[in-house]
Amino acid sequence: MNARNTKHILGLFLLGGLITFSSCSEKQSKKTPQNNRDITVSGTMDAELTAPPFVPKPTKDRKATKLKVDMEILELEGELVDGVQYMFWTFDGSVPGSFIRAKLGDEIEFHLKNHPDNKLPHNIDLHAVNGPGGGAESSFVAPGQEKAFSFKALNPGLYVYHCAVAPVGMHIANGMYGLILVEPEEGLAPVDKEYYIMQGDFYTEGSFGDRGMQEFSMEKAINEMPDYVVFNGNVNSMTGDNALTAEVGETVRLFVGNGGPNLISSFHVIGEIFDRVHVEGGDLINENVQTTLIPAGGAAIVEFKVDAPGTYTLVDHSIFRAFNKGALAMLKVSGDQNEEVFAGEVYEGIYLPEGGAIQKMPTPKNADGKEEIKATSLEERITFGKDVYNRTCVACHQSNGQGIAAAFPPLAASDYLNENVERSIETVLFGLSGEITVNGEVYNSVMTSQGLTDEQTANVLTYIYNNWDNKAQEVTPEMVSKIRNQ
Ligand code: HEC
Ligand SMILES: [Cu+2]
Repeated sequence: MNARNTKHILGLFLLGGLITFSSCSEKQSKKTPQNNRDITVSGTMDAELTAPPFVPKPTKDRKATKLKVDMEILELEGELVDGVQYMFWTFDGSVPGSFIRAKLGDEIEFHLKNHPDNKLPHNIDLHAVNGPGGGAESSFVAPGQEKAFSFKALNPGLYVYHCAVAPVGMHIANGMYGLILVEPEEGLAPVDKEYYIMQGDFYTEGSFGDRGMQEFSMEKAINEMPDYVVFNGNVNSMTGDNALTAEVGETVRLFVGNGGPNLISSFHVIGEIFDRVHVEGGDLINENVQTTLIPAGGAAIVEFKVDAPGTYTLVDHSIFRAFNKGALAMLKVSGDQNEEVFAGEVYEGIYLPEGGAIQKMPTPKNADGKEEIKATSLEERITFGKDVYNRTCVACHQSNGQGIAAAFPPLAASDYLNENVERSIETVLFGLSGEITVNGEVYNSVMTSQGLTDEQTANVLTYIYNNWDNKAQEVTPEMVSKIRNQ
């Protein structure tokens, strides 16, 4: 018997089963996890595993099979943002871990290796499992060991997996999560582009952007005060050259998960409406959705058609997380303008949540009426200025002052900055808008007034002038005050 015949006969058999089943109930009832147990498997297959933002090929009409998944746990140093190192604990070396794509009824044989160089035992709890601990108990594996267990995929949907070794929160906070998709028998409807995105919150000893190796902060994790909220383990995982891509007219499907450990995500794409959302990754379909809530340890499948060219920004709409902690990604859509859908200047650059006008922020009073600590030497001014920079400027001008192409001008080796110190003071005090040229590149955007005190303004500019190949010079609070009052 050749393969095609086998498939044919199997198909008839399944169809027969379905007809008998549906005829005994009034309304067309869906298969339940209970009778999904009876789905027979044929053959074996090695699962294709992909690192984010990519997903394995669709299962389409393939029948349930014995699916072998091989994963390796790696504890490795990586970056949360340029210049900020972190020790990530990973499934297969990426955050989130490899995407697993299975079919309803698959018997999944899961092999989990813990690399001999790792320091700690780990395991895996897959939310797609019906069984104690989601596999966690059977998969507990020490460094240098391998464990195997198997389960049958009884429920279709998009599920989170994560490590569940104590302290569970710490293993998740260090990046040990990923997604497993169980496709329904008929597969998901075909689309043009599919991507894998997972949000996570990170807790470091230092503040956002503090350079060097950052240790995990248990205290901040317990207090649920993350320094970083990111997609795919890094502030810039999907921005600039790493942006996701699509073409006008294409349909896009995003498999979006949230590893947490603490925050829930208000997932939104600026400039798009989700045509369809598989709410919480399950069977419920919602249509015409602006923002979908993704719980910690949960997921959603969102689908939309991109109608107009430009850059779309993916955010957690708890918006400070997006613009100040990293929960921002980009989808670049190329193609021709469709005037019926959107007419307007398509602008490659930043999204300005405050609108086009410069907004004045109030000059801060010193916290708790405490006297502002003033720098007493050039060295101290530079040190204090670095802190101001990492709190206030880093989100746009980046950790080494390199800026972001076509959006935020560089402060490193900036001819514009070095040409005129008064103008730089004015920029920080009052903001800046309109066209400027920095190192030969034109920027035409808006920087808001930064709402800093004279002391803070002096410190941050002194820090910038004394770093990154700029013209070393000191900016004093007196110089700032003169310009503020003129
Ligand atoms: C919200 C994003 C944002 C933040 C935060 C921000 N800037 Fe800017 N900055 C810009 C943009 C955009 C421009 C260019 C404005 C234009 O095109 O007219 C700019 C321009 C500048 C320039 C002049 C151009 C150059 O590259 O030399 C200086 C100096 C500067 N910023 C300093 C700072 C300092 C210091 C801070 C922190 C205290 C800061 N900026 C915070 C967005 C930002
Ligand atoms: Cu672990």
